Amino acid sequence: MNSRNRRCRPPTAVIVVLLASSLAPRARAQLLDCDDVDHECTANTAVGVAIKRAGGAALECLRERARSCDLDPSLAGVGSEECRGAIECQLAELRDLVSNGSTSCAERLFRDAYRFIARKATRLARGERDRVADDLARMKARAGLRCGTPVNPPLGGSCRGKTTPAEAAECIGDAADALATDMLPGTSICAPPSTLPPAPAVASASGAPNFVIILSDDQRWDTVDATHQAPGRPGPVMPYVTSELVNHGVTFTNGQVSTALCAPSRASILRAQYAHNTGVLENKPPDGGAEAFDDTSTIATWLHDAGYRTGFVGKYLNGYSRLSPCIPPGWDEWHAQVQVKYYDYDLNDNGVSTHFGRRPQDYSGDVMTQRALTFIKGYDGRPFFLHLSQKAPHAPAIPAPRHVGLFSGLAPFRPPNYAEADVSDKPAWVQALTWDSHGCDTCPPGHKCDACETDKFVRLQMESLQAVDEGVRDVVAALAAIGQLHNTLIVYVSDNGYSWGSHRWKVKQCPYQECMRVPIIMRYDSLVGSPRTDDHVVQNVDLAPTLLDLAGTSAPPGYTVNGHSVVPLLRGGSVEWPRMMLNEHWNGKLPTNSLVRQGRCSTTIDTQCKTDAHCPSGESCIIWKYVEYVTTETELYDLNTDPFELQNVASDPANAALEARLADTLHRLELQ
Ligand SMILES: [Ca+2]
Ligand SMILES: [Ca+2]
Repeated sequence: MNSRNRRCRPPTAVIVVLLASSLAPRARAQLLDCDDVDHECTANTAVGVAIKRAGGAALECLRERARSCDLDPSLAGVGSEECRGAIECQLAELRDLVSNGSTSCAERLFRDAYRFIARKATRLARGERDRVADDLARMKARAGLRCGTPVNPPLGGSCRGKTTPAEAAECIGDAADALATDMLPGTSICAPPSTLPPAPAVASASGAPNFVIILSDDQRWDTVDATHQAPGRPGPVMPYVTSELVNHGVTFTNGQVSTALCAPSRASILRAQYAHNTGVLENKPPDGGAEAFDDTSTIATWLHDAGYRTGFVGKYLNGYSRLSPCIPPGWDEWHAQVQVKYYDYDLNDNGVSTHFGRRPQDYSGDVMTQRALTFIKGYDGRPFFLHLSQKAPHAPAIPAPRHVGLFSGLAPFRPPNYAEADVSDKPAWVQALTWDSHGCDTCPPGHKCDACETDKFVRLQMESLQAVDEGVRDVVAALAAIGQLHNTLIVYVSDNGYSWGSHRWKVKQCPYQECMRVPIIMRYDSLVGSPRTDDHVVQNVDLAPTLLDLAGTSAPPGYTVNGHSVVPLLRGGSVEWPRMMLNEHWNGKLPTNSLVRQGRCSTTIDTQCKTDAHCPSGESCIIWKYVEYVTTETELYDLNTDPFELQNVASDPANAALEARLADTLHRLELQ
């Protein structure tokens, strides 16, 4: 793992490994994206009370062995939707740890754990952080009292294998402490930000291009054009991205990420590396999040050293709240959200924290756009790099007030792989998924049905994108106002896609197209003469190399760069381009896996291809996707004939040689 030689140091608290990566079948609806909990609650008495009430309600559900558990009434006192979701997620993790058991042992472990979390919220609110350790010790001493040996039912998730009452209480206690740490903001012990040395004046005189990367969060590739447009609202979902970027630049129709999860994807953008090289594999420590990120060498430091004025606005890596007010190296202007929420968050402006509340003008999408515009207006003749990172359309996808209801008439989206009926070809984690297909017209009152909740979420995603879209309009206008529009590469991209019920899976991280594909659109008037689409596979790791290429600089000697500059693609014409791509995933709710996507000729499987023209005459180019899981399961799809990945053909003996070669390619990519 990389060194932690950052300028500011994170707190030294030991972070407990907490990944309830239970592979056991789950029957619970996938209503929330619980891999993304990130300090979404403010530590106050109301939150403490809500945790206690919701824990009590969840305990009743355990006793009644309820399949679905409505905690909404218990959480009504918490204003933040993100915080309500975080509490629900953390209680669900606790339930998994006690295997949803209804024995007195499981109930006692669960009760003592949620009560500890509630108490911790109150302690932090009162400034009594130093008393948390005693609370935890007391909890651990008592929680196992109703248990025998072996603990019944056996514990799940990260506590699996803990069989004595003492071991169980110790493990559940540490897990509860870590859940609270994830949910509640930490206290940074970082030193105040230091002042960067001024950028050397090497690039200033050269007329080097400016760069603006606009990054959205959890946005699928197909949500810019009219695919998901509401009736009576003609044109694309994102009219300004379309008119200002698509209609002037290159739309990469095969945009993909190397890891379909927030923090790993963002780290890969900043360091031009696959996650196995950035070391940011997940959203949480120890193998993920901001604390695991080596920020000493990134596109920001490289461009700063090349004479660029650099600015960051919005959502940094998950867990940044534990590092704030630190400013990572390389950024001249720093405007990062401490809690990444739509309302009720702190914004770190160059080390000074300001709270934004719940007024319409506090809506974070608009505030971030304003910070970006201020940065652009501060143009001082030096080339600049602006990274504007918006929260939308991430759950809970709260739209700006002026956009509420714009997509209320949107029809439910039902692609061919929606709630895939026959999953006998799929790995065990998909076979274990359930999907409640009741739409909002048929979902019984008081229930939350997967289909209905997802349909509502899709509409909210489209609505929350509207403020991002208006921000793109304003950024382009600001670039024009300072006379730099022609000399600026603008990149629009998302960090991962979203499944919306394809293959019965709601969220992200999956090795299927819905999770991996993102919009990648580039406008650079100096190089791109007329708008066009390009179907080469372009990835998040390609962005930084593109900027370096245009800036005429490079990563330091010896640095591993995994991506490729897309400048040749922007220029157009005949281009040699890598015909394979890597995607990786670690832990969470689905098993660790990696995949390669590659074109091969129909019979000459040694020959890579992107189109039939690359194959000997008469052969056709077939795009294959091959997936390997830590479980030893594999998947193989012919994306030409099966673009919706409905039939895994890995078990077909006719594909054995092909599969072996794809496995070989995959293993080579994993070493790069
Ligand atoms: Ca994301
Ligand atoms: Ca199938």
